[in-house]
Amino acid sequence: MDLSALSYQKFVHFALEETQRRTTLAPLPSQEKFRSIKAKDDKTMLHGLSFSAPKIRLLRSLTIEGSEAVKVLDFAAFSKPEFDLPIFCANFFLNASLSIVVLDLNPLYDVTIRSDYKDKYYIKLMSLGQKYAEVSKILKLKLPILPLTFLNYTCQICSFTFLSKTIQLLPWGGKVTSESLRFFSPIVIWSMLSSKKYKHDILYSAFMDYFQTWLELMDQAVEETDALKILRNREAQHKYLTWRAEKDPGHPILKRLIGEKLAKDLLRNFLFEGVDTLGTRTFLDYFPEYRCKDGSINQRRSIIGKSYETRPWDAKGEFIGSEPG
Ligand code: BLA
Repeated sequence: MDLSALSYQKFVHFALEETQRRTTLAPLPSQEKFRSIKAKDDKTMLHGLSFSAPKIRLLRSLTIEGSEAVKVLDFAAFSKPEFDLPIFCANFFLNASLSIVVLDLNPLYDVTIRSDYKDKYYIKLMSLGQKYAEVSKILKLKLPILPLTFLNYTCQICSFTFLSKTIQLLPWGGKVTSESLRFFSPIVIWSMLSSKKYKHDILYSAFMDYFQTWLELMDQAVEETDALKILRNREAQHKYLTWRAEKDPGHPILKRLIGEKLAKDLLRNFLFEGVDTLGTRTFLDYFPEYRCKDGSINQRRSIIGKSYETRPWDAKGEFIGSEPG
């Protein structure tokens, strides 16, 4: 696949313009250092932007482009702890053979346990989750012999039977690190496809829809005044940052591109800024199952392993996955 013409810049422009229409973005000092970094291959460029706003603690974007080998967008928005808003998360990776997509409003609280949080944010968004999961396209009038993948659809008004086919736009990507799932919502788009099937425009459309939705939630969000609830929001965000700063699957590539020291700086002081300031608990405090006998962190991404071959939520947002293992 020829990646040279594809760029994630329009995704970033859209998101920043839309945010600026609704609130005032102020650049953060962290963006200076990570605004433009040339990778060791002398071709790939990393571009970082970071902002805050009255309700937003950190809105940041990282694009990796420039070489034919790989394209990445890592875009996230975190509210201030006075709000319990979900975390906007767009994580796209594309190379000549593979396309990986994670697009979600990551819940601040595990929705399989906290149904109140699920009801507050996701129940009314389930149709958005469905929109990119699959669509039914009417093809033509019914033929006598039907291939199995085709479905019949009888029109209620004219009572003709049509032939339709279910097309998956961004189909579930198959088994995923089980630990990651508690950070995903019922509307998560998780997709892993051969890059031959990659559809930039569909992804752009999904990105716009999901980001607009997050901005609407931000507009409606009412500031929490209960100190205990604010503390819990801060800790939940810290746990999320701690997970991603340690276990994000992009680490090996970042290390290869810019070296171990700068990659660590990028992770802790830019992408997951707050991991060293929002709380004092360590990775092993939150995730003790990763503790090795010598007290170090197990380097494996997953202890439980990968699970969830198919989407573990139904159309109503009920968790239908079996226990991983
Ligand atoms: C793969 N990225 C993945 C996978 C997930 C994510 C779920 C599939 C592999 C797996 O099951 O772990 C993304 N995981 C997430 C997100 C959360 C999570 C968003 O837990 C949030 C809670 N990805 C990047 C960057 C790069 C990148 C910056 O964000 C590259 C610089 C690459 N992601 C990348 C690659 C893979 C991947 C190369 C496939 C390799 C692999 O599976 O190890």
